[in-house]
Amino acid sequence: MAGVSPRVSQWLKALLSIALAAAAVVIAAPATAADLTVKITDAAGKPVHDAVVTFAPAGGVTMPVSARGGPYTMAQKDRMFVPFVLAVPQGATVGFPNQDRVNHHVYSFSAAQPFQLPLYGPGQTRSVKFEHAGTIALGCNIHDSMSAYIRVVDTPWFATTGDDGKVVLKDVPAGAGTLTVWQPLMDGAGHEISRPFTMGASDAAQGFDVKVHAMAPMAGMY
Ligand SMILES: [Cu+2]
Repeated sequence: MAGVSPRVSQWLKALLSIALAAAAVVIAAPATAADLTVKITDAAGKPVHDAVVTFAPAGGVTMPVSARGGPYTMAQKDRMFVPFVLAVPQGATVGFPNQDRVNHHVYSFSAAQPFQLPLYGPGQTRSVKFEHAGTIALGCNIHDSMSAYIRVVDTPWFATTGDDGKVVLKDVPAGAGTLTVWQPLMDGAGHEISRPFTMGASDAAQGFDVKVHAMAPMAGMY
């Protein structure tokens, strides 16, 4: 599980330090929910991909079944996991199709939910239901360089940044809550940061910029 793709390591600099800067929140006509736009950038101002952003209302939330939609897939292709980071709601089932010409043995030792998918071949698939929120670091017993993460979240409001470093969380309820950003190679406890955030009663999308300096990956992060 030692591998980190060059694409990921490009923007990874030395150390820590995380700063948040809240954008202006515009209060307009009352509404119960609005879209929340979040952009993740690193120290150099470059977009950070593979960051999972969640919003959790202070009052808690019962996960709507609809939020478990999916399907959620962590494929094995060209001896890599695809995608590198997959966010799923608690209770979701993730498929692990082998789209390669070789066998894979997928496993995780992560405390949230250790599991094994013993050797299976091209064209075959396995699935795992993730019952507990947390981070699942994946590996393959056959190919040490294969590495990926599944982030199991306990809120329906979540998304993963792409190359532009942005997500839009849809229909976030107005009111107090917590915004959390997790990225597997981010420095900090649990590789995540959380800040209180109050969603304004506005139809306007709201922004929240997060600056992230990530550390170089180390063995045994999970
Ligand atoms: Cu493999």
